[in-house]
Amino acid sequence: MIRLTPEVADALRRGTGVVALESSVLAQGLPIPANRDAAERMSAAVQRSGAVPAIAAVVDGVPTLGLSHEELERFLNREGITKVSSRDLAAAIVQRRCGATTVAATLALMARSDVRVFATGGIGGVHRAPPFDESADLVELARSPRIVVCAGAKSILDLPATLERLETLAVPVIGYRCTEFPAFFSASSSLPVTATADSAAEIVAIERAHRRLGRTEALLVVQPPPAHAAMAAGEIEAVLVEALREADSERIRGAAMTPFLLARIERATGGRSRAANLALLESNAVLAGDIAVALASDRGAPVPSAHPRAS
Ligand code: PSU
Ligand code: MN
Repeated sequence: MIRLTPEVADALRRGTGVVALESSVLAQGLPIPANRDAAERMSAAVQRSGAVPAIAAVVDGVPTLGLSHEELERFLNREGITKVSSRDLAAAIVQRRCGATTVAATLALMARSDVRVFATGGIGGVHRAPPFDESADLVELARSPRIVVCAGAKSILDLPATLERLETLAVPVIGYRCTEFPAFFSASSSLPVTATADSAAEIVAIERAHRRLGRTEALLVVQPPPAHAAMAAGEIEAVLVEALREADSERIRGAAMTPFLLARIERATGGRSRAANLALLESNAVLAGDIAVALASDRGAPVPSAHPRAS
C-alpha cells in the first residue's frame, strides 16, 4: 500500500531506526530556499542519530515514505504540489496528484507502515478567532499509535484550546527535559505538559507502557527550540495580531489559513523566525532519531527511572 525506498525498507527489515518527516512544511510551510535547508538539515540530523529519514508524500498518486533525489526536487520547487491532509489522501491517489502531506496525512501513511517515529516543527491545532477552525492533526494524533516529536503547536494557534483538545483526545504530551508546552518560536507558553522525560530511553518506556494498555493515541513529544535560536515570547505576538487581521479582511479560510499566516510571519520577522524554525526542525529530527534508535533496540527492558529514589 505504501511505497518505501529500498533504504527505508531495508532499515525496517533489519530493525534499525526510521524517522518519518512531513512534506507540507517543505512545500507550503517554508519559503524557497529555506525549505531546502530544512530538508537537508533534518535528513542529516536523523542520519547522525543512526536512523534513516523517510519523507512522506503522495508522488503522482503513490503514497510514499522516502523520496528519491529527483522527487524531493519536485517538492522543493513546489509547482503543482498541493497540500494534502488525511482526508485528501484518497482523492490525491485516484487522481494521480503530487501531494505534500501534513502531520495528519503523514500519520495516516505511517499507520499503514512499520515506521513509528515522526519529526516535525509544529503540529496544527485550534485556531484563534472565529470562524471555527481545528486541524485534522489533532484527531489523527488521537488514532495513530506512533511517536511525534515537535516544538509544540505554532503560536499562530490558540495554545490553551489546543492543549485542552489534546487532553480530551487523550493524547499524552511528554515534555523532553521541559515542563512547559513550548510555543514553537519561543520556549515558553506557561502551559504544563502531562509529564516530563529526561532521555530517549524513558520516552521509549512510556511508549511501551502506553501500548501495553492498548492505547492507540500517539505520544506527542515536545521540546523547546534550541536556546540560541529561540525568540522572546512577546516578539511574535504583534506580528501575529496584524496577520490575523489581514487574514480576516482577505477572507482567508480553511486549508489556506496556516500557509497564509506562516508567510506573513516570515515576511515580517525575516531571518529571525526562519532561523528559529530551521533550528527547531533540526533538533527535533535529532531527538526523533535518538528515539527511533532506542525503540529499534528496545527489548522490553524495565522502565528506567530518571529520578532514582535515594536509598
Ligand atoms: N506548523 C508549522 N509549519 C507547517 C505546518 C504547521 O510550523 O508547515 C503545517 C503542517 O504540515 C501541519 C499543517 O500539519 O500545517 C496544519 O495545517 P491545517 O491547520 O490546515 O491542518
Ligand atoms: Mn483548518
